[in-house]
Amino acid sequence: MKTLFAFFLLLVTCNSVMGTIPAIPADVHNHQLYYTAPATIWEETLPLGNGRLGMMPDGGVDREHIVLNEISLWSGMEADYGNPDASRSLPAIQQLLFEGKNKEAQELMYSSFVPKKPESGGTYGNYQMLADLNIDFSFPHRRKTTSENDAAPVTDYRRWLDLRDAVAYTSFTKEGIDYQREYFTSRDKDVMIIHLTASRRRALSFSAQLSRPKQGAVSMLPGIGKEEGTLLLEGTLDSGKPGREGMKYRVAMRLISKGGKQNISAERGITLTQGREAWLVLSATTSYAASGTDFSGNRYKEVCDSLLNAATQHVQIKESHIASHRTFYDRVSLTLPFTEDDVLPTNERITRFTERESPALAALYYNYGRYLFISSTRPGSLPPNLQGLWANGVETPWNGDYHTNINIQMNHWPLEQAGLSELYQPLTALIERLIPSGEETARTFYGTHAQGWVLHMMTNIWNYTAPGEHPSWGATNTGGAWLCAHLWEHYQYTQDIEFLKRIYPVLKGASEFFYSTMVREPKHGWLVTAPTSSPENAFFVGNDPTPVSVCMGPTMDVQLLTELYTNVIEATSILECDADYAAKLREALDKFPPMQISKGGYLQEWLEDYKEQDVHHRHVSHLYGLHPGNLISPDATPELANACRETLNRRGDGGTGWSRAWKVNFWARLGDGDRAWTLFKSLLYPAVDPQTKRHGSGTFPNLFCSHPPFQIDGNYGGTAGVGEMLLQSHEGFIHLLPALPKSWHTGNFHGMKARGGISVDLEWKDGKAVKAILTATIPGIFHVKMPEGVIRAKAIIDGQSNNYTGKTISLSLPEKGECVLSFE
Ligand code: FUC
Repeated sequence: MKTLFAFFLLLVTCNSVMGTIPAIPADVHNHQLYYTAPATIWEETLPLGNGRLGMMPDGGVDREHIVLNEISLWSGMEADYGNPDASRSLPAIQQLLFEGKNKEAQELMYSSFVPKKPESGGTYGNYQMLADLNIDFSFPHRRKTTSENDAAPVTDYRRWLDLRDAVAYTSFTKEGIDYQREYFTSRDKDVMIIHLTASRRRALSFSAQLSRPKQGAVSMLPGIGKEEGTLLLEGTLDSGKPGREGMKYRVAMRLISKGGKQNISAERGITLTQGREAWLVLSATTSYAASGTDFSGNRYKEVCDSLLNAATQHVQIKESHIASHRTFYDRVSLTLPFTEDDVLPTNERITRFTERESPALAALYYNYGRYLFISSTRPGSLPPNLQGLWANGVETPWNGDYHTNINIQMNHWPLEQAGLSELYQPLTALIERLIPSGEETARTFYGTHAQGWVLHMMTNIWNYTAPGEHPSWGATNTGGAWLCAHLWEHYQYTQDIEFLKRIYPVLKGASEFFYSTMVREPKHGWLVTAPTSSPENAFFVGNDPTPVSVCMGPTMDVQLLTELYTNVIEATSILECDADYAAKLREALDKFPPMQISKGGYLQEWLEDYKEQDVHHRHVSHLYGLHPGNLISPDATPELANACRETLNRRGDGGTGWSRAWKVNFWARLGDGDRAWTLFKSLLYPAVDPQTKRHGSGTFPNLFCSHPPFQIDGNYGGTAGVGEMLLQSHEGFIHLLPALPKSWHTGNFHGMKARGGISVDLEWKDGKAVKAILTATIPGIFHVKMPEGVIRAKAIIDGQSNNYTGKTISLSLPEKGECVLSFE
C-alpha cells in the first residue's frame, strides 16, 4: 500500500507541476498504460486513433518517432479472380470426396479451384502504414561544451496513455527544464495533434519531417500572407495493373507556435527555433471512395486557423475530443481486485503477472480492448483489420487484411456487450459491399446453379470473395455465413427491426448459396458442404502419411450453417415473409449431419473421425458451436459440452495470441472461471524474450496481442473473454457471473449489455452476486438465472417488490424500466 500511496503522490505532484494534466482518478491503474522510458520497439509505442487516422508515438527524448496510419490506405484494386476451371472440376472434386480420396480431391483443387490471376490486371494489395513522422529536438545548454551537453541527464521521464481521455503524454526534465508532449487524434476535427511545451522560454527547438519507406514525395505549400506554410507528403500506391494508378494519399502538417521562429522547407521539414509552446497539426486522406472523406483533406486548416487566432482554442479542441471519446468509453466500467503490482509501469506489470496474478490487469485489458475498438473504427469508416488501424510498414503481415475464418469475427466479439453497438456499422457496410462480388464468385466457382453470394476465408477493401490461393486453407467457404452471425447478433442486442429488414436479404443470400450448393454425401445421405476445410487444420486419411485439409461437411460448417438457416427462418417469421423458403430450410436442416463425439471422447472436427496432423492446432473451429455460437452448453447439451472440455484439454492451453484468447471464451462458456483465468494468463504471457528479444505468443509491452507478430484479434478476443466470464446472455436468459475465477472474488461492473436490449450493473462480494440493476433499453420480459450460491432474490420494479427462490427470475420491464435485484 505504501508504494501505491507513493505512486498517487507522484501523480498528484506531476499534475501540479505540469498544470495541464487532468486530475488522476483513484482507479487510474484500470485506465492507464505508463512507462518510465521511451519505447525501444514499435510494440511498446502507444496507439491513438479516431477510427480512421492513427498515430503511435514512441516518446523518444532526442528524436520522437511516430508512425501514422489511415485505415483505407491499401495497394491493389478491385479485380476479377474468376476461374471457370473451378466449376468445371467441381463434380470431379466432389466425387473424389465421396470416394474418400481427399488427397486426390485436394490435388485437383490445386490446379483448378484457385483464384485466377486477373487477366486485366490488378492485385489483392495490402494495408500499409501512412507515414513516419520524426521530430528531432535540440535542447538549450547551460554550459557550452558539447561533451557536457551530451551528458545532460533526463529525469522524471514518464510517458503514458490515458484510456479514458484517449490522450497520450510524454514528460521529462532536462537541465532543469520540464518538457511535455501531448498527443491525440480528434474525431470531430478529423486531425492528429501534438502539443509540445517547455517550462522555460526559448527552450523548445525541433525539426519535424514526414517520410515514407516507399511512394512518398515531400513538398511544401507556402502560407498565404502571415500564415506559415504546410508540409505535404503525397504518393500513389501500386494497383497491380500497368497504367492504372492505385490509391492516392496525402498527409499535411502545419506548425502553430507561441514564440520562437518557424521555418519550413521540403528538405528539412518544419523547424521551430527557441519557442515555448507549439502544436503540430496533421491531417491525412486517401482516394478510397467508400471512406466518404474529402480527398482535399483540408480540415486541418480550420484547426490551424483557430489555434492561430487563440492558442487557448487548444483546450477547447482537446476537451471536445475527450468528450466525444467518453461518449463511448464511459458506457461501461469494470472493477476487479487489485494488488500493489498494479502501480508498476505497464511493461513491468505484465512481467510481474507471470509470477503473481492481479485481477485488475484483466480490468485494464478489458478497458484497453474497448479503447482500441473505439479508436480503430467509427461509423463511416472501415472495420478494424488484422492490426486494427495500426501498421508500421508497407508490407503488413498477412496483408493486414480481413481474414474471415476467425480474425475479423474475433475483432467484433466484445462490441455489443461493451455497449459499442453502433461500431458494427463499418462491418455491416463492408459485408453489404461484398455481395455483388460474392454473387459472381458463387456462379464462377460453383456453377450457374449456385444462388446467393459466397465469401471464402479472406477479404480486403476491394471486395475480394474468391477462395484463398492455397486450397489447404483457402477452400473454406463459410466466411460469409460466419459474418451473417454477426449481423444477427447485432439484431439480437438491439432488436432493431429496420436493421433486420436491411440485412435480411444479406442473410437470405448467404443461405441461398449453401441451399443451392450443398450435396448429399453417400454414407449417410447427410447434406454437406463440399469441397471445404476446417480452418486451417489438416488430417490423415487411413494410413496415408500425407496430411490433407480438403474435406466435406466439417463440424464447423455444420454449426455455422445450422445457425444461419435457423436465423433466416426466425427472420422470416419476424418479418412475415418467405414462409415457403423457410419451410425448405427447415427440411434441409433435418438432413444436416449431427455433431459427433469421437471415440477419444472429444468433439469430432470432421465428418469422419480422422486423426489430426496437429493435436495442438491453434484453430479450434469445431467448437464454434460452444463459442461464439450457441449450439452447445453445459446445461442444454451436457455430453457435447463434455466433449468440448476433452477437445480443449487435448488442444492444450498454448497456441498463438488469438487462439489463447478464444480459449478464454470457451472456458467461460463452459462455466470454468479458473480455467478461463489460466488461459487469460497465457494470453498475457510477455511476448518479448528478455534474452533474445525474439517475439513469441502473448502480449507486447504496449498490451498489443502477439500472434506473433502483433495481431489485434487477440486483444478483442481477450476483451470478450473477460466479458463472458462476468455476464452471458446467449441462452435466452441473463447469466450473472457465469465463470468467476476465485481470485476475482469482489468487484463490480456497470453498463454491460445483454441480448434482448438490456443494460446490466452488478456488484459482487466474496464470489457471490450482491446487487444488480437492470435497465431495459427495449420493453420486454427478461429472464435472469439465479446466480450461483444465491438462495433468494428480491426484485424492486417501480417501487413494487417481489421475492424469488426458484432457478429463474422473470422480469417484465417497460422501456427504460429499471429493476433493482438484491441477492441473499
Ligand atoms: C488465419 C490464422 C493465422 C493468422 C492469419 C492472419 O489464417 O490461421 O494464425 O492469424 O489468419
